[in-house]
Amino acid sequence: VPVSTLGTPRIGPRRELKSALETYWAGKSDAPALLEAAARLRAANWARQKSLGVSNIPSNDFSLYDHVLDTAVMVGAIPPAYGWSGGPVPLDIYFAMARGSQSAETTCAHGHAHPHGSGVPALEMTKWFDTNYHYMVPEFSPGQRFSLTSTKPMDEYREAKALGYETRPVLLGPVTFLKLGKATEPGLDPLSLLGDLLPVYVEVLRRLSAHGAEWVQIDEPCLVTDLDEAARAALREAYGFFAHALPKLKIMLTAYFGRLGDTLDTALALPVAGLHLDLVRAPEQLREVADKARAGLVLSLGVIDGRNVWRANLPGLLDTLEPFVRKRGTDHVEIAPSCSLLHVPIDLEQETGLDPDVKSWLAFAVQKMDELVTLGTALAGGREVVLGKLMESGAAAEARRVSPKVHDGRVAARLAAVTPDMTRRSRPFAARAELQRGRLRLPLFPTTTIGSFPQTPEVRKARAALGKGELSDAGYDAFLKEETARTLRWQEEIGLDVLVHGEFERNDMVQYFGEQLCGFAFTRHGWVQSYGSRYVRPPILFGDVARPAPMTVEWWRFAQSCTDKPVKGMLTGPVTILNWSFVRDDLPRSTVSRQIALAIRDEVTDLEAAGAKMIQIDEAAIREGLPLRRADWDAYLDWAVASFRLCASGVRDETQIHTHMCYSEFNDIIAAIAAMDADVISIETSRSKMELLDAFVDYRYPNEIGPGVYDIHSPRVPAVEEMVELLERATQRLAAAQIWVNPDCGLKTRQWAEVRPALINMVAAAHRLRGHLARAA
Ligand code: THG
Ligand code: ZN
Repeated sequence: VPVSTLGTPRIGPRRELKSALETYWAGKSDAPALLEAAARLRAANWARQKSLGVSNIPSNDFSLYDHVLDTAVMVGAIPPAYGWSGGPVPLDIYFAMARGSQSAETTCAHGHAHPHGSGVPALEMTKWFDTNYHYMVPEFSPGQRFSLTSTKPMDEYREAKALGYETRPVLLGPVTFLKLGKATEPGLDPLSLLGDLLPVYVEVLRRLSAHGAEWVQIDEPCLVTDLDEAARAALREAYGFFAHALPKLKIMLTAYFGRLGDTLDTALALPVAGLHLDLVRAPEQLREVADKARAGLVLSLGVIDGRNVWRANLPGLLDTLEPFVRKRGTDHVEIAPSCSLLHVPIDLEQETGLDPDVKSWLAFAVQKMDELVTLGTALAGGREVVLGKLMESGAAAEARRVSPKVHDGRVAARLAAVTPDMTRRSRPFAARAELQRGRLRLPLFPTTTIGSFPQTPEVRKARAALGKGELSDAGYDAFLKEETARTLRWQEEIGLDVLVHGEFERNDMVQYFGEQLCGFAFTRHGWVQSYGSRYVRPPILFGDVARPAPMTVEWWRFAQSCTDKPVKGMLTGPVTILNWSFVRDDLPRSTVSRQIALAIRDEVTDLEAAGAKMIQIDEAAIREGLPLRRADWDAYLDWAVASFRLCASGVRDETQIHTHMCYSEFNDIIAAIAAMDADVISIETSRSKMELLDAFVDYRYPNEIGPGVYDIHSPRVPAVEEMVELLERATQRLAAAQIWVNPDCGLKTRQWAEVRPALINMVAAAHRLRGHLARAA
């Protein structure tokens, strides 16, 4: 039975692509060197798959930056601002679309993408479905025309062929491509451009076919989202057009990241040769597809998890697959991961520091390829042929199922004992606010920051030196204390009302907590692409979560000992920890989230016991976790909000709970945000001139809000007047007593030279507002 991978990680086992790109961008290498490095990565990918026995090896799954950007550049969807004047698109223009023509920092302290900088800005960037990969958003303008402007798919197909590999080229489907893009004018519907786009695709398909490609994989993950009739019609039009133009070319249409559901009939009726199904997210759809699919349709069964790092239970999978394959015939079945392997790290063998038990439960891309081949072999030739591998796989699954490293009876017992009142503060917000006002005695428009201060090269250097053993624990500690104390002194000097310790001891807001909690493991080389040359190493959440000891209390205590002003405790919330980790698949995510919530709750109550009057619990990623289909939103938001409340509600009403979210889209989740019932929330608003507050105003959001008054994504120092104006807009929308004054995100990615004047101006703006109010009274 043929085995496919659908796509492989591009970054290289040692992040070779990152070094190649960043050296090129720094002007320290030239284009041929970059392209050669890319070709080496592709060749290694093909060779690896060939040697492992993968039958359908993909080509054109590689990208220098992003495959959606590649598609835009292939069809000539290049906004005029980038100055392209026809012909093949030069690398400079490609990277200008990716990074802006004078690249500037594009992420905030919480890792969210924000277009910025002088020159021509980059295209907008946003999350690829519900993954942590980000793509560049194509832009379409009125009168948009498409033409073939890159031969990348053909070039890479021929490159593989020259090396002796017959590949199945991968294209992003035209309907998903258009749906992922945005129109520059409100009246323009990207799908209306389909008719002009299809001939370009046909030209690509025709050329691939002429070069010898028998099959092409076309990805239409939009099939697992809510599709209206127009989108379904677009799919029928596109694949009807392809079938008519190229009746002999076989298309493997992939629908991954979830269930087809109400689009299943649409998908099954398309004139394609094969259909790929995600049977990890939606195993139940196999039966229905088996009943409905026409006999000749090749079904690609996505049974190995392409979104997670767990080793499969191969004998268990064969129990389902064997009867299915027997019935359908080995000619009409392929075995595949649920989606492209882009979203998992490359090779587990590189990890020498992992707990050997945990390691034996994992599979990265290379190991998943091996699992796929084992399944294919067993399905074709019987289990005997690969008996050893099957037994190992079954044994690992069983060991994980019963391991005391995974299961901690005390955690389960604690979860079972959670009562509804543990997810509620004692009094409603209004009563709490009064108690907190009486205790905190803050001025109107209290000033604060989100939590992090600049992670300077010195801070990074000290951390690296500690890692290499060049700096002792005590030396590192002393260095961090000095940074922290200095930052507190400075905040006091400039007159901020609520201080933070600066988070110099933290590498990453998730990793820092994961490293101190039971149930998490960390890799050394387990990088996955987040966007462009930026990668993350998500923690691996393998077992029941517990907090063996306080994580932040000593730092808070030290910070508070430096000042009489209140210092906020600073924590990451359970949903964000969950959404930025590889999470165990043997429990519902809601249960894992509640486990983390209990661990964070312990930290919250310990901070309170140590004297913290204010504790901030950031949920930077709560919106990112929204399911792809609207019908699944409420269930997610219910447990996400309940987790936040569980971790935040163990404190007395006098203790003020803060949270922070750095996005610009609140309208569709405002009820959930209100249900979190944080006493204070800080949000991003500065660049939309407080318009983002409207969701809060329309909803009559009752609690306190710190609408960001300055944009930390830019190095620009905002003037006092600008911030006064923004605050005045806020006072037109909210009660003065509701308003806090803060930047719109953490200051980690900024430099002190920018932060100092900006915060001094921010404090001045708050004073100005207090003055206005006093005069008005
Ligand atoms: N923390 C964690 N996961 C995240 C984010 C985070 N996932 C989503 C989002 N934020 C991703 N955003 C970024 C922003 C910057 C970088 C990566 C993802 C980045 N990475 C460094 C690089 O590739 O050079 C490596 C950083 C490191 O050494 O760990 O700059 O905020 N957990
Ligand atoms: Zn933020």
